[in-house]
Amino acid sequence: MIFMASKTPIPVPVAPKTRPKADDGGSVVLERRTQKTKPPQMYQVVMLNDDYTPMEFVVVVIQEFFNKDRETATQIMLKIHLDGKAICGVYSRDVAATKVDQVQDAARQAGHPLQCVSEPIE
Ligand code: TYC
Repeated sequence: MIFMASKTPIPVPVAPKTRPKADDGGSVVLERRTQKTKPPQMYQVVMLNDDYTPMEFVVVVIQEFFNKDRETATQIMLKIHLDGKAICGVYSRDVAATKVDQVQDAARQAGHPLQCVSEPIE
């Protein structure tokens, strides 16, 4: 009689995600491994000063796109005005890039030269 290998292959057992280790009694214990996944790189969105964009416009943009209350937005705007730049928020790469696009689209539409950039932190 001919036997056909037509059955689904039996799955091979997968090794546990722990490292086997012999102890003194000859038995095997499983040591828990430490987490090796790194946290994702975060990005700060930095807004830059210029001589033309109205202060009120900057305050509204910071409130709108960075979810700040008016007081906080005003403080950030004044820091940019005085220091040349300030961080408006910290986000994952894609969210930070979206914030930059949103600010620049709003500035372009209103005819202001307002600029902001995303930069990796640490
Ligand atoms: N310097 C601008 C002015 O005097 C105000 C301003 C603040 C512009 C912050 C840009 O990111 C900015 N009208």
